[in-house]
Amino acid sequence: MINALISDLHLEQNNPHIADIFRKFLNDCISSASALYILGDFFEAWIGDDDLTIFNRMIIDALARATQKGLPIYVMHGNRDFLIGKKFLRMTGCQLLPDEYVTPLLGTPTLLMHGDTLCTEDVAYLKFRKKSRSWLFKTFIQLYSLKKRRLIAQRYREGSKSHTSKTPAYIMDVTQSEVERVMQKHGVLHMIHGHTHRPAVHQFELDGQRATRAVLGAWHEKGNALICREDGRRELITF
Ligand SMILES: [Mn+2]
Repeated sequence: MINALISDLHLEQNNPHIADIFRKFLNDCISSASALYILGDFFEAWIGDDDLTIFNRMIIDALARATQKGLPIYVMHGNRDFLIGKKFLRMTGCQLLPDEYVTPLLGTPTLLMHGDTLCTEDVAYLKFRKKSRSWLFKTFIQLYSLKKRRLIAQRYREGSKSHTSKTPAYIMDVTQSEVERVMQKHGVLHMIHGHTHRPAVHQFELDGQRATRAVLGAWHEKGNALICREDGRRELITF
């Protein structure tokens, strides 16, 4: 039995190649995985469940087919697709996970997160996050037309690009003390997240025990996944 975890696909119409890789990967999961976890930033931008473009429908249909065939798919919000809502879940059969979620993951309790909240040095982003995740913001933003929301998302992405390029690398990475704090809070020794686009499996000591933090890679030209096996082996793969 295996579980597959992915994040940061940044799926978008302008990059059909990545969508193709994802659909092939999804077919492999249907035949060989017992669960698929998508830990945020599945879409480059998700402006609301009513944005049913041909591209979005194609992705929704692929997910729906997979869940209908019996593959459980769990999704978590990323900083780009936190407007994924109930309608999307209904259409796809995916299940939404909270921002911090401990899963037994084939016998090894593991904390799953998108990872953006681990970057505590990025104060400007965390401020924006707090505002944009409020119930009020989410409600008001969805009152705008799709056209207006598309413009807002475009502006946000440009702002994010310039912010990322101007911010030193250590600020854009996770803060180790925050990693340890949140792991201790949940009483786990293993964590998996995405967001930073720095795929690796880090090992460190936590309360005198061996702890791991696996970071999922972004799908730039290739696909990336963490494959977890029942014997505890965890392997990052590209395809
Ligand atoms: Mn992200």
